[in-house]
Amino acid sequence: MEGHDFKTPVEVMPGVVDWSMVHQPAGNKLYDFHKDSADWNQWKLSSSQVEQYWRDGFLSDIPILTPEQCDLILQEYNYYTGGECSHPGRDLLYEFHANQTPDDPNNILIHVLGHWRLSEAFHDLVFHPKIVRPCSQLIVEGQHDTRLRFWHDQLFAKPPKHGGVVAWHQDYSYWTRTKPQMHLTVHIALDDQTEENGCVCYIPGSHRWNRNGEPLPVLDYTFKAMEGIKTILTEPELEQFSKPQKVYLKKGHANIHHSMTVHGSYANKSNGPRRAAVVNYFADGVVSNTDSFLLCPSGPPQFHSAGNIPKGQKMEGQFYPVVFDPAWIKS
Ligand SMILES: O=C(O)CCC(=O)C(=O)O
Ligand SMILES: [Fe+2]
Repeated sequence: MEGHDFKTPVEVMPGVVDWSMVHQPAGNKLYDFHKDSADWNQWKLSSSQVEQYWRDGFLSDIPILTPEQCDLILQEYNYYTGGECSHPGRDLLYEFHANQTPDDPNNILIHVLGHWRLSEAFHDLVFHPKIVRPCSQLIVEGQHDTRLRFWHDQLFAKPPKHGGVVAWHQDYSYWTRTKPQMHLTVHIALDDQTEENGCVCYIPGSHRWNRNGEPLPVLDYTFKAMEGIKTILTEPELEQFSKPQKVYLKKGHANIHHSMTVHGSYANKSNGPRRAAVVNYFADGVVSNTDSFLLCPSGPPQFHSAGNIPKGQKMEGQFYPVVFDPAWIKS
């Protein structure tokens, strides 16, 4: 949308606002508007946290949302958990999978991308100062503060009793259509995560694993083959792989992980749902590595080319807003 100020929401169909047209927080239900460096710097990580991130490839237990704010977001979540998306703006989603492992009803993983376009709460999560300030410190090794852009969002929901696994993977294996690797992930628990309901597990140090600078290959787009990764690991990697770290995240707390860090989660065997909201970012300067789809591999023709950028050109525009700029803390 040429010439738009990216401050005003746009109604794209009757009763449906596309929040991707707004590149700043839209409301104050999750946090107040930040205006100066003192506001922003409350959320700075300590240098030992930054060191820990670069040693292990992840940080855990970063408080982001109160339980009440999680409940607010979980109301929006209901649009996506009923077997099909019931939001009137569902065509704006990048992807909707009622079950990412479609051949197995006992292994259900609901996976959604692009919901930041459909509701204020998911939109404002993308710009959350408690998320973007730390990420600006972590996104490029050795650089204190970096201009940060939004890549995309994800919901992962595992229903009670038969919630599916997320096979061990590196996120960047799925993202080589953008380069170079300067990406990270923030995984926010909306329910307490436990061993029984399939908490996220990490392999400390695995963010250094690569194949000639490239990530490990994608083995499984259904996320189902939990231990498949073992077939492609070297001896020293297998040795490290045998020491995973389980993270028992509290509701409203987040893990931040490097996009090369190997992680996965086991099935939800508990009586309650296990839901998470994920936001992914990259450093300003990342370019498109494809002339094909960047965000929406399917969907109605009028929407499925959303976010496409010609190969070699900078990732920017409506779908990739700047969420933190070091210029905002120079005062
Ligand atoms: O276990 C999950 O919910 C998915 C974890 C994951 O792959 C991620 O947050 O990047
Ligand atoms: Fe992941």
